[in-house]
Amino acid sequence: ENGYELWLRYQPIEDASLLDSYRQKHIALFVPVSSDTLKAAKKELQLGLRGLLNYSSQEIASWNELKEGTLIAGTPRSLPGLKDTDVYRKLDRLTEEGYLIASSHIEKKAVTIIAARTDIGVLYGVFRYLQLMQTHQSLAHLDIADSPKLKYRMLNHWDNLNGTVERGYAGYSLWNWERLPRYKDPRYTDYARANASIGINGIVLNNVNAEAKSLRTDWLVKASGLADVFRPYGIKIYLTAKFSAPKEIGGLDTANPKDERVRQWWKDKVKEIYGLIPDFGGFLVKANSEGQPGPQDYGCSHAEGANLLGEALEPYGGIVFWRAFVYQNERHVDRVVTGYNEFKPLDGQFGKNVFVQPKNGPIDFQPREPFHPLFGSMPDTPLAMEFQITQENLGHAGHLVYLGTLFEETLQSDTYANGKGTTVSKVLQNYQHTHGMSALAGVPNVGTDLNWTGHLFGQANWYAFGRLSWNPDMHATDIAAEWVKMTFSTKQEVLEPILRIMSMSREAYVNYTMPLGLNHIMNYDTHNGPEPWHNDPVWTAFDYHKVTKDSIGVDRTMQGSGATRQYHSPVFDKFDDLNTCPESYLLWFHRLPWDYKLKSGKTLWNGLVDHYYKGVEEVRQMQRLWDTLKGKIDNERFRHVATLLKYQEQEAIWWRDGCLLFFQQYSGRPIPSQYEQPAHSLKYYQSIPFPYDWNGVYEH
Ligand code: BDP
Repeated sequence: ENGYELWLRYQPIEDASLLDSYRQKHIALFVPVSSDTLKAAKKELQLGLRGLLNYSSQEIASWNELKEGTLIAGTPRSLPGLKDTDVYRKLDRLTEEGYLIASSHIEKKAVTIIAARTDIGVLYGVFRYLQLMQTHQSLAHLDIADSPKLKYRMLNHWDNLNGTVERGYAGYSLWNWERLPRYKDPRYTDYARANASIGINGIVLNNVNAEAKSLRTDWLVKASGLADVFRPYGIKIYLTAKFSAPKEIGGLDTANPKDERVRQWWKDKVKEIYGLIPDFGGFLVKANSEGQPGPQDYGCSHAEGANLLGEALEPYGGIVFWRAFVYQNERHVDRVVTGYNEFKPLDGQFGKNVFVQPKNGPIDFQPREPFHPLFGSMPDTPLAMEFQITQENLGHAGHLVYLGTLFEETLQSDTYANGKGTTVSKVLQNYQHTHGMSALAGVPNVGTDLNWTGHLFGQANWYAFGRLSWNPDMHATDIAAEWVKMTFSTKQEVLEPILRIMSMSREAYVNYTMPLGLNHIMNYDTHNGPEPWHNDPVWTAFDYHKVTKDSIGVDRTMQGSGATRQYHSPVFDKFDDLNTCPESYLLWFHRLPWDYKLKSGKTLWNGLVDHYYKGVEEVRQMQRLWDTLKGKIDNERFRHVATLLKYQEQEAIWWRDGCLLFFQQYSGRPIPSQYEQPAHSLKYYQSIPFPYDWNGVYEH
């Protein structure tokens, strides 16, 4: 039980009557395969049925052989006889990638049909069908029709060509560039299976901090090897494009988007790519951000830069994802307002095949951020949203933090762009004037670790992201339940404690690290562990908490940096007015004296202390809940998680004591005596080293 099989474990069904009822539905299999995708679907079906039912169904090859209890899967092309069944007309309800799963009768024989308009729809239907059994649902009277609500469901790998992963905490990159394209590691296929099972249909192979050489012919040939593996699973590959590539690898003396030679270079490059990878997805670009080159180097706008690439890709159906993660490295400018200020004025100027891709919040993947104000503010631009699945600021792969709740919180935030109910999710789904372009992107947490994600529970975050990219209105708890049932067990005694752990875990993390709207007070280099005291002339945590003897927090109201104004009313009013601002964003938007009265009636200082102590207690509670699973799940996974929870408790104490002792120097108030007092001095916490190798596997 090393975790390698993820949620596709297909463990035998133990309940005898359930097993029997499932077997009755699979007396025979009728799945003609005419493409690699249908072959993959059939193979998965056989693998799943063998595992779950310990049983091999009889294969049949024509409608004449149909018997009671046949499972049929295909499209009107692979199964022309589908046209005569009652499910046929229901196919109209589906989009290209959707599927139907229906109980039906053909010539009075009870059968189950998985049908779709396309082969990939069949594969998605097969995964869903297996999921029904993995989660022990009834297979009687099935009538499921499901289509993805977003078109581009993307993973953005931050993998470097040298095999390291920027902000990856689960080992090295999965891509073995040395051996590609000839040697295709079987792991790539398992990766594709896992991603297809949750609906991912696009993978950017390399880091947004790009290297131009990834677009060189020799590297493209290697990338084509991965495209070949992923293709049957409906996954297209994308590459990051370094804006200076025409100079770095193209022999030109400029990358100016207005220069005809530059335009031609990109067109030729794109043509070459499609010659090697006919279904290439497109480019992801980080430009004029954290030192990356971009159109502004030539006095051009983000839109002009993005359209340069968009035009080159357009004849082939390729797409550009242009990131909106920009901020000025100037201390007097509030980082929170810069993305909106740069991009909002460009609304409507981006080409039809160009997405602008902000992160979920306006700073940078903090444990809690309000939604990015660009959502709801660029009605004429397709917007993709970027979440981080890898836990850069949420304890790396050492802490159990279920991110489904964070994702849901952002997606269900109401922007009020078109009145009440214009949630971020709706903005992503129904972009008014954008030709159906819709997307969600996540920076994955996978690597060469045997269990893929380092922490076993990291798998749940990958799973949750995929499910939400298919349907951004799903509930985090429902997704968690699916995952636990498939990964551990459907038994209540297992399900219940794990779900409790998962649902409390993200709030626990916020409590013991950055409660009440605090943010960006983590260690400067590693982004794990507390460092609210970091202070150098270029970058200082003080800009994020602004602590003094009197007050703490950043005034982003109309009296301050005005970040609240970037939201539509009534969100603006809610955040701007201290009386209505949710306490979870208090110090994000407001600067307050230490004796400010919280809703609980406590002072700000005492409330802050409460949160930090609560966070540590919650981790202890998670440990106690986990301990109830001893003997109820396998020992290997039990110990893996138990050991990491112990580690998490120690780190939570480190965060709590480090932060509180630091802030206490300013507040001058005691930690109430009912609490266990910090075991060490502030000096001790400040001298704890962070021994990661910045250039090593964990960092770029
Ligand atoms: C920051 C990361 C950095 C990324 C950057 C980005 O620390 O490694 O390159 O975001 O998203 O959060 O471009």
